[in-house]
Amino acid sequence: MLGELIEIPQLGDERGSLSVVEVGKLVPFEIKRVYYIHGTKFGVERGFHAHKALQQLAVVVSGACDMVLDDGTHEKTVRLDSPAIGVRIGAGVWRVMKNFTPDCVLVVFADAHYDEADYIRDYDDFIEHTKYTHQDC
Ligand code: T46
Repeated sequence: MLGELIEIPQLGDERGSLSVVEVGKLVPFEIKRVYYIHGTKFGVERGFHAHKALQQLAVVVSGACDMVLDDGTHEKTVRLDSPAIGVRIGAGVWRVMKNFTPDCVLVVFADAHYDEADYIRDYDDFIEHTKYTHQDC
């Protein structure tokens, strides 16, 4: 399913909040890398690429942003504004992140180390790629 939403267990108590992401239970892939995008300047849009193989789970732990996902046929926009909801981004999905609030911290769990060769950064190449593969999420 394009842009599957994943509910992240909330174990907060009177002291505050605690959110848990566990491999095997919540994330159906091994996590090899975690990165976070923060301090995004006003009006900036990021992404504009797809991955050939990378699987990811993206969660906004503070603030909000929009994640626009496109599998070459359908487009879906998810407003990420809660540490309790993540979006799964599978291979073969074009993504754009935009409408960042100044306090937005977007955390991404990825199943592989950084590899520029896995990126498709040209939209026409992406559409061509979708003709020979199928996206999985
Ligand atoms: C994605 C979306 C959601 C690295 O060297 N290592 C890394 O792990 C990452 C993520 C990036 N980089 C380098 C590559 C570029 O020179 O950092 C620079 C900025 O990356 P990029 O322009 O790809 O950033 P975004 O925000 O457009 O995309 C990122 C991820 O790269 C991408 O995989 O799915 O966030």
